[in-house]
Amino acid sequence: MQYLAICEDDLLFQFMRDVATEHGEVRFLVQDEAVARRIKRMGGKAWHGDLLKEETYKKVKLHHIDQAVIFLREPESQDRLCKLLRIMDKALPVVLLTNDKNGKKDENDPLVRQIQLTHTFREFWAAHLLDTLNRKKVENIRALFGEEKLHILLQHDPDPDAIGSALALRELLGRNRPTTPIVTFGGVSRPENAAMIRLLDIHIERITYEDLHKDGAKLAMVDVQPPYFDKPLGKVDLVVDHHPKRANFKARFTDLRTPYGATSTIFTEYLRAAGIEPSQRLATALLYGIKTDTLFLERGSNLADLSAFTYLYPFANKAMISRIERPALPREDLEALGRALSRLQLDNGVAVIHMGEINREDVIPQMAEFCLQIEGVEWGVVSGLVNDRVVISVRNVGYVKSAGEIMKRLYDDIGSAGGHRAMAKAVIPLDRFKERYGEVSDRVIRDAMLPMIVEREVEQIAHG
Ligand SMILES: [Mn+2]
Repeated sequence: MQYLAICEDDLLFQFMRDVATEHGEVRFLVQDEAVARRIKRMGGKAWHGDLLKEETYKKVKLHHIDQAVIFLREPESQDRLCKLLRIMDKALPVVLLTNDKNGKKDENDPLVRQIQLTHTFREFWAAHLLDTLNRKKVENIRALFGEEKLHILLQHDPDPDAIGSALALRELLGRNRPTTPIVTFGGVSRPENAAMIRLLDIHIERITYEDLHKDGAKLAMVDVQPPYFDKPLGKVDLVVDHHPKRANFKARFTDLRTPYGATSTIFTEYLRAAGIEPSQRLATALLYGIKTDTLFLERGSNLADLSAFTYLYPFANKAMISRIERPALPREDLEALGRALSRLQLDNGVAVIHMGEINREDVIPQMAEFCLQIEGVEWGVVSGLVNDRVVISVRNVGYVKSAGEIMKRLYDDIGSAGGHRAMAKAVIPLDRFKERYGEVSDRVIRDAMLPMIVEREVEQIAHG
């Protein structure tokens, strides 16, 4: 690729000198001989001449140029140059760097692309300004702690965002597990989170309020703030969180960023600012933290989350995240699944499967999701018995109508039921289910649901 960068002075050279090696060769065309010499001294290829004269472009052999980049400060000059180039070469793509003054009004030329300088630099500068700020915060954090033991306290049922943030804080401080244990008053209960700490070899210790400051231990908390806990915590040294502030609290260092989708995003910025490249384990934990807290960057996430996610991605172990998200099924559940699948009957695009007694509740929605991959299936309805509760999970292809409403109408009075248009759930005590339906089977569930699914679709057609 041959580029021609046209500018009065060496401004474009300062910005584009590295583009040359990465994407091709850039020739610089400037007004003054002295400027051209300066560019050559710095290793660039430069020509000089009257930027608005045709001869100049004959000299640089315009027909060898694949693309031109232009930045002239005067709007009329910029306009004239555009027209001149177009006359000399009908098919030359042109990128115009514009400011408020020299922006072109005429936007009919499809080969001319305008880039606003202020847009280019807004994001660029914002990132750099933030980075300096983060570096200062890292220094403040490091200054908080000496040789003392440090407890990193998480919420009662620690989630991936909290766990990833805790690991990152430990890394920032250059500490290890014995001097900086990650602690909670509760335990890790969700199967995915349990899989995460098992696969990444993370230890979360249970602690009591009494032991928080034992032997002069310091206290940090991430992804949570002191008012969350119902008892006084004593002196708090550090709080880093993205949740809204609900009540006042005191801490030696606080960084609350409510626009952020995850606390892991804040810690990723700290690590970057501190020049610490995350290990695969740390990057995986942080990436998974951002992913789960933002529902894969959909909920409450902003540019900072996206940028942290993009940064972590190459360092993280994506295969491990898949394993965390789909914890291996217990053997008996797998067999129940196999038996259920062999009985599968399709009726009006509705697949109903009752799995019988199973150990792990999360198998049920997974199976309902899976049903949608079977040809002709528009609704997946899967039920199972988990500890004397009937759990029913529904998934549909989305353009049909609300699974949540149907479940609510059918089951909410004998248990709890509801959800969205495309995914819904009901949990009903076994005795109440039997009271109404006599037994738990795919037949009774199909008989109850099918008329409502079909009826709703007819209704929809009738009402357009
Ligand atoms: Mn969080």
